[in-house]
Amino acid sequence: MAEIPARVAVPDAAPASAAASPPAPERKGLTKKELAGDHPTWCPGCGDFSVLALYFRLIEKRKLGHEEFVSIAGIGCSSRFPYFVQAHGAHYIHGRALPFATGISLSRPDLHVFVFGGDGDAFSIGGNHFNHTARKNIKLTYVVMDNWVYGLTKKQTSPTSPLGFKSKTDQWGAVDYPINPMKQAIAAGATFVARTTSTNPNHVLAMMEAAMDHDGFSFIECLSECVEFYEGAFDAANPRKGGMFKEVPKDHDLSDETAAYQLAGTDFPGYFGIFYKINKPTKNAKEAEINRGMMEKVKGLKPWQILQKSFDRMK
Ligand SMILES: Cc1ncc(C[n+]2csc(CCOP(=O)(O)OP(=O)(O)O)c2C)c(N)n1
Ligand code: SF4
Ligand SMILES: [Mg+2]
Repeated sequence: MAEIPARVAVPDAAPASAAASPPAPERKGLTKKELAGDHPTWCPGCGDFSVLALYFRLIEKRKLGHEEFVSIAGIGCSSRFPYFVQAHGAHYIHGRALPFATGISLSRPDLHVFVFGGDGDAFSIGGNHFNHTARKNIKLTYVVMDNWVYGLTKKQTSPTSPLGFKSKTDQWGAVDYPINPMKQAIAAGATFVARTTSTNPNHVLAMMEAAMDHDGFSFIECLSECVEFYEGAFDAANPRKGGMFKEVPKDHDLSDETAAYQLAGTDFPGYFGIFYKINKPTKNAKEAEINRGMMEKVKGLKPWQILQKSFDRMK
């Protein structure tokens, strides 16, 4: 009988040649230059330019790579946003950016999901989606570029247009009471609610950073002037135009819903900063927990066997 050879000992440590190989280079994030896609088709002076530039700065600052984030939007001037970002993203159906982004967030919780849009997209046609995405606490960041008007369709009254605003749909002045996006976000269950204005770049960046670090539905209302159809709408919030930029008081308790609601109710130009921030389990976390439990139950089975079990149960 042939002799069984003695086992060759396998060293625990990696061979000397491997130890000498250079460490993997540190991953470089995308640069503003790499991120800049098509030249934005917005009117010169539109506030949306500033939001886009700050988004590039955010991605650059946080050293994100293509595989780490997506930019989603609905329809409107502001919603053209993903066209101008040379990265993964989608310009989706009017008012439906949030449900689309919800699917991405739930299936790929490792991604930073950013959604951009306008006041019409968010609060008219997409109004219900806003409420449901907020109450479900989906992990994503939603930046609404609020210009108090429908810009793309050339000046109709939007849900945030103030009373008396003369537009193509309200020639004698708007008669419907405007919604207050901050109050709506708080009441709907958003766990991060902030307000900023495109004329204050450092503040926009700070709000976006805080929002992307929040584990839950983070909402930012960003005033963004439509210079074509609502010129001067936000002058009262711009110190360079004689207005006032008032930050949320330092002693404001971020977890106090009633205090946040009070800040939101202050007359225009109101306050800027984070109004509300609480930690509450996300739908992402809850679903992951359910999935983990289910996977435990079918451990070791092949996909077809799992399906077979389901069919057997239906008999
Ligand atoms: C289903 C559907 N309804 C209406 C429109 C027309 N429409 C396109 S954009 C828009 C409003 C956009 O306003 P807003 O979200 O405030 O974006 P802005 O252009 O002001 O940035 C409307 C009504 C459409 N494209 N699809
Ligand atoms: S119409 Fe208004 S919102 Fe649209 S690009 Fe021009 S300035 Fe911006
Ligand atoms: Mg608008």
